[in-house]
Amino acid sequence: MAESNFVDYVKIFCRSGKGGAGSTHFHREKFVAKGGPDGGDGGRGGHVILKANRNYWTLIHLRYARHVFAEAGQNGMGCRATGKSGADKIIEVPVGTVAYDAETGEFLCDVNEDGQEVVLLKGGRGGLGNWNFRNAVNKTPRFSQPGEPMEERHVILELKLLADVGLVGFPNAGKSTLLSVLSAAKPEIADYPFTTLVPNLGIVPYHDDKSFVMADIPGIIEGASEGKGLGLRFLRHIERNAILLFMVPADSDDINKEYEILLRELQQYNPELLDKQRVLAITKCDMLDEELMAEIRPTLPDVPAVFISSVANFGLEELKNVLWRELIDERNQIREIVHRDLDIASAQTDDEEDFDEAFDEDDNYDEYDFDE
Ligand SMILES: Nc1nc2c(ncn2[C@@H]2O[C@H](COP(=O)(O)OP(=O)(O)OP(=O)(O)O)[C@@H](O)[C@H]2O)c(=O)[nH]1
Ligand SMILES: [Mg+2]
Repeated sequence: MAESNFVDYVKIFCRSGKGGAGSTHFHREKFVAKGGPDGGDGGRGGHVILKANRNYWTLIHLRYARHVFAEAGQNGMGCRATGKSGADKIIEVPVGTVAYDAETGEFLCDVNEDGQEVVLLKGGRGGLGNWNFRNAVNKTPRFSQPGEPMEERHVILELKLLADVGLVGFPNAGKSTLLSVLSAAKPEIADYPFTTLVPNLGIVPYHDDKSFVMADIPGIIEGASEGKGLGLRFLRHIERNAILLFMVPADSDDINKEYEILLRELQQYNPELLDKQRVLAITKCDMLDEELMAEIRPTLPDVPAVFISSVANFGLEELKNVLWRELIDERNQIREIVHRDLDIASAQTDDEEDFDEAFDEDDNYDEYDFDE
């Protein structure tokens, strides 16, 4: 997926600043004999901070800038002068970004509100200068503290899109078509599976001034949890959706079976996904007549179900009504999802390999300048 601008996974190397050393210094001045200890403290090392910024939609700006180093604190000086603190390094990311330790897969933190900041790596504390250690017994301490060391870590950042409704279906179910008729989004649509390779978001206007956000993700197939098709790597984009809209085409051999397979794959990925309210849309109903619909209806699974046709503009108002009703339902409000630790063995993505090929040869990628 090298051509895509949608980057939802990056691995970066972060290092906080080490603390400055405290100073061992004695006051020296003409006519002041034995001026006493006056070594100042070292400055704090810079933190590496993750900050949510709603103006970002992807992690692409971090893709070729994988080294993030905060500044070291300066050493303390004589005259009780404290060293300057090292500048923090702020990594700006889209709202909904999650950080994991790249070696263990352990969940570290996430940022979910615009402007929210979380310290990813702490800068080292500055050491105390010898001035702090003077006392009645030892009036000339000839020692000071070193600064605390820096922290280093490979970190994986993953974006989990925030949408109200997530579309779940086999390839070719008509997901992108639905998004294109309900919103102004222009996803690619074609009569072959896996047309959609990256998620698309659209804003669906609903009556007067109301609206909700819909996320179209690549199709899921049986065995996705074992890596078939595009696998499950895009499912994280529906983890935080309030509602899942399952889409099964009317010409499916067995609507219930298809629905069950989708459910099972979701469960394999994260059982919590099954706690979300589901709505079922039977798509492409321009191929059915009233009689057939009446026949199918009683056989459908026990969730709100709507027959739609995006092409014939059939059932779309009803679908929006059902989605809206579920969205405003207290019980369906988005709860904080528990981020499971990453399975590092399977977390490696193509993106990363592309990157390694393109950039590791000369081993010469610059440190990212966030002030640009
Ligand atoms: N007859 C009919 N065809 C439809 C309808 N909606 C979508 N299609 C067709 O179904 C095919 C697949 O549509 P997409 O919207 O690309 O399907 P998708 O679910 O996004 O597929 P992937 O991106 O591959 O997962 C296209 O040829 C559409 O024209 C519909 O309501 N009626
Ligand atoms: Mg699609």
